[in-house]
Amino acid sequence: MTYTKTLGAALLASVALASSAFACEITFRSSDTHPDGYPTVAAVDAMGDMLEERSDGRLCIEVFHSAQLGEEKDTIEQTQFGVIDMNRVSLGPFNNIIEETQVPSLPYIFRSVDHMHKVMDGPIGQQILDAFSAHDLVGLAFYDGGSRSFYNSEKPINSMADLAGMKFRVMQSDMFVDMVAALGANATPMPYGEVYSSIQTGVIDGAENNWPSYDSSGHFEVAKYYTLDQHLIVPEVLVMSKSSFDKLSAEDQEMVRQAAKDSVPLMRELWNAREKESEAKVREAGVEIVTDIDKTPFIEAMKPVYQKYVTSDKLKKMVEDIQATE
Ligand code: GTR
Repeated sequence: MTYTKTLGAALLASVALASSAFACEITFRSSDTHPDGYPTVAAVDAMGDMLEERSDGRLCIEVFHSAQLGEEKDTIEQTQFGVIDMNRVSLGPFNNIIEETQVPSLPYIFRSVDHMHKVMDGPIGQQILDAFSAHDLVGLAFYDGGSRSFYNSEKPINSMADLAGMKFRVMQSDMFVDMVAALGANATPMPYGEVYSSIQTGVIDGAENNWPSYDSSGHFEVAKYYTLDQHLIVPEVLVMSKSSFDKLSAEDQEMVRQAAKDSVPLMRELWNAREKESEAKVREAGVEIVTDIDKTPFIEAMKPVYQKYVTSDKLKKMVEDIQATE
């Protein structure tokens, strides 16, 4: 009796062990600054489901949302070191490390989101993804980040002149500091997670972002003036640590690349829906939105930024090719 019981328990234990070993041989830890349910988080979750299904449960992804693993700049370093396996971030914080990422981060480089998709889905996008490999990373896919515009706690911005002397937070990219300076304002690079309290306490007057981030971060509660100057259409990127990627078989590597690509259409769908929802919510909350703004002086003012950052032949060619893309 005792014998049978012990045998039964041992058998059960070995079955449990086998199935847990079977389920998720590898779980990739993926970082995201946004809260659960945000389109980028949901897209990587969906990619994880695809991967799990296609690998018969061997390969899984766990998304650590809400900056649980840290702010973007730090998590990028950790991904390069292989401490974090995957990371979904804006291209902005890569600007100082990978020069190719500066090109789609240039102000007013894209005429529209469709133009951005056309470029990033084509050879230039691939060239940028490939550039990550020299930095201990594997570029997997680009996600949407809408367009970014200024918001602040002080006053409605109706023209470039209104920006004079104001202080805005930007992502940690030198190019964005120069962008804001070229518009006559001051920029403070700062991690995303510090922006809310910095606006609240008056350390900065405002920041700049897209509708979903303006909403989900709660920044609209403390910065009630939003001007749709749409200076940036910066794509977001999903990268993997090269050391995590190199540990996989060639088939698994391909499976990861494919699942990332396959998550893109879903991401775009989620993004479009979320943009509308966030806009409606923020408008409902009584934010003052300036939509009628002449962008021409803003675009003109960006010339020195292009001159400073688009210097090599490689980057010049990329800019020309983007501008020539219909
Ligand atoms: C968001 C973007 C984040 C982060 C944030 C920021 O739009 O999705 O990855 O870069 O902006 O401003 O730091």
